[in-house]
Amino acid sequence: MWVFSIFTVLLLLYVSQIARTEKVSFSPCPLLGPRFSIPSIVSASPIIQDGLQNLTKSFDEYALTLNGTFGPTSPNTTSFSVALFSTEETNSTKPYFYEYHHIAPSLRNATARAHRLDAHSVYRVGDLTTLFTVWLFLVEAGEEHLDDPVSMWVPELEAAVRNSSFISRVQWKEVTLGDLAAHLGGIGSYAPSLQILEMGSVLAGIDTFTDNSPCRRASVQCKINDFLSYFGTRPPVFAATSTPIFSNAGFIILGSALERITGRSYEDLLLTSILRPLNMSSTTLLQPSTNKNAVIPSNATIAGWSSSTPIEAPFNGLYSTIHDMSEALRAILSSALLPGSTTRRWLKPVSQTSNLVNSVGRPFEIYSLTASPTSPVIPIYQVRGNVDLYSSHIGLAPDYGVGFVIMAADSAANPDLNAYADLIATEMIPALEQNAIVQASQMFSGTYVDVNKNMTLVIAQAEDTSPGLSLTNFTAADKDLRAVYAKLNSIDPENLSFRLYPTDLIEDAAKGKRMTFRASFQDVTTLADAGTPTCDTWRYIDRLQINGVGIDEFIFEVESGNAVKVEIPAFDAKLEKQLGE
Ligand SMILES: *[C@@H]1O[C@H](CO)[C@@H](O)[C@H](O)[C@H]1NC(C)=O
Ligand SMILES: *[C@@H]1O[C@H](CO)[C@@H](O)[C@H](O)[C@H]1NC(C)=O
Ligand SMILES: *[C@@H]1O[C@H](CO)[C@@H](O)[C@H](O)[C@H]1NC(C)=O
Ligand SMILES: *[C@@H]1O[C@H](CO)[C@@H](O)[C@H](O)[C@H]1NC(C)=O
Ligand SMILES: *[C@@H]1O[C@H](CO)[C@@H](O)[C@H](O)[C@H]1NC(C)=O
Ligand SMILES: *[C@@H]1O[C@H](CO)[C@@H](O)[C@H](O)[C@H]1NC(C)=O
Ligand SMILES: *[C@@H]1O[C@H](CO)[C@@H](O)[C@H](O)[C@H]1NC(C)=O
Ligand SMILES: *[C@@H]1O[C@H](CO)[C@@H](O)[C@H](O)[C@H]1NC(C)=O
Ligand SMILES: *[C@@H]1O[C@H](CO)[C@@H](O)[C@H](O)[C@H]1NC(C)=O
Ligand SMILES: *[C@@H]1O[C@H](CO)[C@@H](O)[C@H](O)[C@H]1NC(C)=O
Ligand SMILES: CC(=O)N[C@H]1CO[C@H](CO)[C@@H](O)[C@@H]1O
Repeated sequence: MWVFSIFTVLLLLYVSQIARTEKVSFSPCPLLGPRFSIPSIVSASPIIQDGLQNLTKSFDEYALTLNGTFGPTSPNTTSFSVALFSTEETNSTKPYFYEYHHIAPSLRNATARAHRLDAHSVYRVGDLTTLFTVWLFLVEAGEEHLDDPVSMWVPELEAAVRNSSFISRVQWKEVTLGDLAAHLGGIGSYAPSLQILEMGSVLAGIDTFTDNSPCRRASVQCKINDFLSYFGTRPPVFAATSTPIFSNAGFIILGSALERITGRSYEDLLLTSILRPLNMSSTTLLQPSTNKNAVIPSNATIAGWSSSTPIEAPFNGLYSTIHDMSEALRAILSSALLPGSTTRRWLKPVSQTSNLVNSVGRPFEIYSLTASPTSPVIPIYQVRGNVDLYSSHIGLAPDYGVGFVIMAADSAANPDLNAYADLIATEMIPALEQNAIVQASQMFSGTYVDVNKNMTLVIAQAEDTSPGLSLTNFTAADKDLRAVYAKLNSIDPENLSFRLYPTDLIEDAAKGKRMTFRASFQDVTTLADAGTPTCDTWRYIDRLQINGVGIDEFIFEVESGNAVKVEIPAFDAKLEKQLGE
């Protein structure tokens, strides 16, 4: 269920894989982040439309053959709904630009008798709730409380510790609230399970319930105080902050800390800070009062539709729809409820796992997608949820301002959604990258001239999938400025790669927008470092300056989707884009 293998293999990506030869050919080393400005046209783009058609075809094929590139799935028993959304598409009645629904034959027979699924079908989302707990914490308590020790707000845990031996007690004074959000507390899970009773009956002499805490037996009687005094007696799994260990219990504790910091209940905070402001009217914490639009694959008890408990709410209490979830995730990506700096800090890894491409955030599982060892990293911020017969999987691709949500219910077993997520990534990431390349090329390529300074520069049309804008010509009167840049960087002019990368410094201008880019200078003949190219251009940005102004700073002015001017502050130059280019 908790397999850590999303987007299993993605070598089918947009860059053909570089052959494993002794010599690695040059590929530019961009700054981490979007390689092109985030495209404003998403769903209307023919490339994206083509990608979406492919995606639909792949989903249809899976439903028909029960098998595909990413292994077998169970469409006979798994019903699911998918949406893709973009921060650039602003239709509030439809916060997504693509939806797909599959209704399993078994669902038609189920007690609730769903005959169709749509964007308003309600699923349980399981641990995807942890994302909302962290979001709510950032909105209501603020980042400054992430460094507070757990014991500051939830002293009952420390008080419940019974054994002072290092391997038997969690050092609650050393675990911070931020550690809990990042699965770094070194603590275990809250997993009371009735199945364990069976083992107790098999292994004679094991008393399954040695104390009377209702929290040991998944009882709805388990209240927060019972939970804290019970969980406080449990031993750690690792020392705090050693390595990520998934812990749902951390979110119960985080939710409790949030209530104490704010003096308000989790449910009230969720309602007033997130659900109502975003009009997530089909989303509830705990079981909704009616079964309207409910997706219940067998009966409510067996499916787990009616099994949500208040104590577990901060990690698995949400019921939602792909419509509402698209709205919420768009709000996260576009910093609707948080300062931009907080979101940017939030969308960063906090720790690694034993796999280079899987890192962990708060509480994101971050997949670092690359087409080859030398091509840029495209991070996908994911959260997955499982509870009883429900699963969910969301992914955010900040590089494109785009994300996906999958919600599923299965009549037989907890559904595995990895194949579906892999499909979305395989069909859509190449299309999203290509769309960004084409739009950036249309927007920026051309010849720019400053008549007063007799200065000319050329941004080339994109010819391949290399990241960033390629500046191929740059002259002032009879001087070749490109050669001057090359010399300043000790690179042979013929071997200079001069590429501009977008920064997120964008502001509104009188007409349109002003967007800052920074240039990176590389020698195309400097390749290998122990077999792989070193990508450290981030160390050399803003290092060449005139009067304190970086000569790598280029500020474009964009009107109605087209660059009209580029300013180079270091030279006090303003170059106008030539018409017809
Ligand atoms: C859609 O699939 C076709 C056939 O496999 C492929 O040639 C095309 O590149 C795909 N479109 C996109 C946008 O990925
Ligand atoms: C499923 O499809 C994959 C790839 O298309 C194939 O290798 C595999 O043999 C198939 N499995 C079954 C059970 O048909
Ligand atoms: C899936 O359902 C189809 C149509 O109802 C049926 O023909 C097929 O045998 C089922 N496959 C499995 C593996 O249950
Ligand atoms: C928004 O989406 C709805 C539902 O698809 C559609 O009817 C409406 O025309 C869209 N509005 C705009 C401004 O695109
Ligand atoms: C649905 O129920 C009918 C009647 O009980 C049964 O004959 C049929 O096999 C069921 N179909 C599925 C897909 O479970
Ligand atoms: C504390 O835990 C350790 C290791 O599990 C055990 O050896 C020791 O007996 C325990 N001490 C007490 C007082 O329970
Ligand atoms: C909120 O959502 C409901 C259901 O989707 C819709 O009927 C209503 O118009 C929305 N309200 C606002 C203010 O957008
Ligand atoms: C759900 O199904 C199980 C097994 O068929 C049955 O024991 C139980 O009574 C059913 N529950 C409800 C609420 O229908
Ligand atoms: C760019 O410079 C090259 C080499 O100096 C020259 O051949 C080419 O014509 C220039 N292109 C433009 C568009 O000015
Ligand atoms: C601009 O520079 C070019 C190349 O040196 C030169 O031929 C041209 O006369 C200059 N134009 C002006 C207006 O100075
Ligand atoms: C790869 C490449 O363009 N190499 C060139 C680097 O510069 C030297 C000297 O001008 C050329 O001879 C190489 O062809």
